[in-house]
This record gives sequence, structure tokens and C-alpha cells, in this order.
Amino acid sequence: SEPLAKLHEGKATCADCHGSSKKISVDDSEKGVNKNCVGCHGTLAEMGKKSQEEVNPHKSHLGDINCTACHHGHTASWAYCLSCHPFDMKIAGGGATPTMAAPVAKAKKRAEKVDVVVIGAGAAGFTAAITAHDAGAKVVIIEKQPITGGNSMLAAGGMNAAETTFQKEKGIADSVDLMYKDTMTGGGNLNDPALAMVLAKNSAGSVAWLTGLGADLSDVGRMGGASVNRTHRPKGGAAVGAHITEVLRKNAAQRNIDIRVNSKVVKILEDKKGRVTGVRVAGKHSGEYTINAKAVIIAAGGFSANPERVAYYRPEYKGMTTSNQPGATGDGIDLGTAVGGDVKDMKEIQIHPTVAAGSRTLITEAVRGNGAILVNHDGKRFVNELTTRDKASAAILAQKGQTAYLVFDDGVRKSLKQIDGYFHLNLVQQGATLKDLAAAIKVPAETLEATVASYNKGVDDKNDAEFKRPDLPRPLRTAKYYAIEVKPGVHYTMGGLKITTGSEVVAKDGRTIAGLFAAGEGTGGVHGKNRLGGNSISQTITFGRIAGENAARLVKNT
Ligand code: MEZ
Repeated sequence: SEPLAKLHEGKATCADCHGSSKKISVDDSEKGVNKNCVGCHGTLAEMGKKSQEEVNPHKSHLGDINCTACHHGHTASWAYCLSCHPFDMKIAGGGATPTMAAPVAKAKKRAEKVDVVVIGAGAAGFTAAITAHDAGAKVVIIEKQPITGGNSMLAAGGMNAAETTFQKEKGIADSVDLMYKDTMTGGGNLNDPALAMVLAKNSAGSVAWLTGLGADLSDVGRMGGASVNRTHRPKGGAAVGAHITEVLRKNAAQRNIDIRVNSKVVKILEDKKGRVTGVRVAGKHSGEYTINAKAVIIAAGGFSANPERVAYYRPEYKGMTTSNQPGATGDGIDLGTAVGGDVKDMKEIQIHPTVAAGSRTLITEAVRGNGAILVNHDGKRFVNELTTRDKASAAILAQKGQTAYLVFDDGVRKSLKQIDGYFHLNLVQQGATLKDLAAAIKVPAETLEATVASYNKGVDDKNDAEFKRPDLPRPLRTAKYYAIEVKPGVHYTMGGLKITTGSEVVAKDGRTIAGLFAAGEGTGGVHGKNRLGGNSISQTITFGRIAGENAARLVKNT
């Protein structure tokens, strides 16, 4: 197939795409070219309305992304969606082999100056940048992917927080101490207790902060390992990640925060005393340049999408699928260790029990939280569905075929908006009766009926005698009945850069590295051996705020 430039021949000139300047230049974020794409073809939303395809790539959870994230002018195009979804999707100018265009680094002398450089444009990066900006710092966010949002954009189930106004309105009795205790217990007490306490203590403030920026976190549900309902998400149970990413993007735009995509930090710079002085960036088009800064915040995520590194730490996970976006390769951790940063808990890698079999689509734990059960290929339950992820994953891997079915009814479906997306992606099997569903998924009908009847009795009696599931929100009695085949996949890396409670990066000799902060999944210690569902977004916002505040303070004081 032919690149877009060829397809435009005779219809457009170079200047139509690149602007009329004599010397064709493209900024790394490709804003100019994208403006011209939109000028001729319409906005992403307008393109979305025109498309008749069942899976509409112009209408997705990725938000308002650049046309050039998928459509490339001079190399083969490929749909960004295909890095996670196995669609058969044709794209104008599409090549046979999808390849991510890596930044092209050429040596340049250019240097800029800001107060704070944030590496990574996920929730932790946006939060740190907005906080530092609001405290008076000049900030730039550097993102190596062609789109912003990172893994946060894929976060589904919600954000954990204790003692929030939303919990109080719903009469949920929770406390900072209980959230701390659940986090420590879920993490096998390997967590750094001080970091886990910071998470719990600041969680309600972080929900309030996000709400103040315009987020809706009014629905409160339950995730595995939590003693009470404390997972906050938008009304109706919509996915939390796409929503808060949009809110953070809007707030960053309102503040004119400089965000550069297709730009990779290749080095953190230091002076002779080991103080951080900025970063070296490789821009896709502009080549290498320096940004001098008094503080650098690493918010570049974990390494679940780096199969070699996952297998290095955990050989038993070799070849396992991942729920993560393709940029989650652990580069931020490497940047930190290259300037002496220590790491913690690198071997602690979380497997999420419910990734749709044969895909990389995460089926949120909230489906189980709202009442779905797990059954094996014999049609039997085999685990408390709300146990921690490590235990649920191990239980699924011990079943025939190493997969299981997530079974639910229309009541569960209606309780959680996110489930509509799984239908849209053709991941759900269904039946008008349990017998029909059993036929569709090829499990013995009588066993499946008996399993659901026994579970429903447990719900009526408020006691799951068989598996001691702690929360039984609703019986499964409302036709239709549904099933999604699920398989565990690499979801989250608990390990990363060692930090203080002030988000400062700690060096191997125990001192903090002056001017270097880190927040989010690329840090270690908050979650110990196993992160509780909903604690990730909570961590990104809380430690993003702390890193932003402390970086801005350091700038003011030096
Ligand atoms: O925090 C998570 O990883 C989470 C809530 C995932 C999910 O199942 O939705």
C-alpha cells in the first residue's frame, strides 16, 4: 500500500499539509499538519459520525488524538488501536506490518529553559504538571508516544479513596486506617508503610482535587481486597481512566501547559554535585535538544508492556498477554537509575485475572464487584471472585485450559456502563436462559444452572457458604445471561524507583537526588506484593500532586 503522501498526489500539495513556509518543518507534536488534516477532512468527531464501520476507530476511549497517531504521510500508516485490540482494521495508506515510528534523534545544539520537566503524560504526569503550574512553575510535559494518556487512559474500575463526601452521602462507613490496612494486607505487608499511609490519608483530598477540576467520581463500588465500597468512578459506572484523562487534558490546555508528544527523554542531566539540571530530549522531527530545569518529575509508568523485562524478573510470565498500552516499557525507571536512583520490589508484577481471552482488553474487576461470578469449563465456581488479584489469577490458571468464564445477568450489565464496550468489541456470549448460555460457551447446562442457583441462595442468605465472597450485591436472575471468557494477563508492575513520602527519588546510598521526583506506576513501595484494584489511579493523583507541589517549592527556594 502507498503512504498518504502518494495517496494525496494530484489532490494536495506539500504546502497543503505542511504549511506554506519554504522550508518544510514539522513540530514534534505535529500540530500544524494535524490542523491541516482537520481543515480538509473534519474533526475526529465529524469523521466518527461519517464512519459506518461497526468498530469505529474515530470514536474511541483515546479522546481527541492527532490524525497522525495513525495516518502517516511518508511511512506506512497503522491504527494505534491495533497495539491493543485484535481488529481486522484497514486504514488509508496502511502497511502490512504495524510498526511504531520511533523518534529520530539527530544531534542539535538547541537548548531551552523551564522550571519543571515532567516525563510522561499519563494521570501522574498531568497531575504533577497542573499542580506545579498552579504553584507558579513553568512546566513542560514530554511524552514519547504519539498520544497522551498513558496507561491511565485505559484504567477501568475506578479510584480508591476513604472518607470521601461521596461515601458519606451513600452512608458508607470507611476510614483512612481501614484503607491503609486493606492496602497493606493486599500487598502482603511488603509495602512501605509510610507510602501506603500517604496514599490512604490523601485519597479523599485527591478525589476532591479531581472533582474540583471537573471530574465526576460519584459512583462508588467495590474492588477485590477492599473491606468496604471505596472505588470511585463516573455516574452509571463508566470507565474512570478515559474520563479523568479528558478532564486532565482540558485543565492542562486551559493553563496552556506545553505538552510535547513524539518526544522521548533520553537522559536526565546533572551537575558535578549530582543535582539534576534538566533533560536531553529526542524529538521525532526536531532531533535531540536540551531542556534545562531545576526539577524533573519522572511519571513515565511501569513496564508491563516490556515482555523481555517482565520475563527477566518473572520467567513464569514469559509469553503472557498484557492489558497495557504499548508505551509501558519502563524507560522512566531506567532514566532514574542512570542518575543513581535505587529501585524497589522489581519482581513484584501483577497479573490481572480477567483479560478477555485472545485479546488485550481488560475486563474490569468492577464486573465482578457488581455481581459477576467466575465459572470454569465444567460450569462450576472455584474461587471467591473478590479475592485479591494474585489469588484470583492463580485460581484461573489452575483451571482446565487456564481460562474461565465471567458469568453475569442483565442486572449486572445495567449496573455498569463499561460493559456495553465489551459487547461492542464482540467479547460477550449470551443466552436467553442459563441453558442457552451454557450451550453457547459449551459447559454442562445442569451444572451451570445449579452453580447460579447456589450462588443466588448465598445472595438471599447474605452468606456465600462455599467461597466466602464478602460482598454479594445482587442475585443473577434477570435474563439475558452473559459470559466473557477470561485469562490472566500482565497488568501492573508494583516495583520501580524508590521514593520518599515527598516523592523524591532515593539514591542507592540512601540520600535523595536533588531535583529529581517520581510519581505513579514507575515507583516502588506503595503496593508491596500486590496492588489492590482502584489503588493505581489513587496513587497517580496523590503522588502526582505531591511531586508537583514539592518540585514547584524547590524551584521557588533555589
Ligand atoms: O486498578 C485497577 O487496576 C483496576 C481498577 C482495574 C480494573 O479491573 O478495572
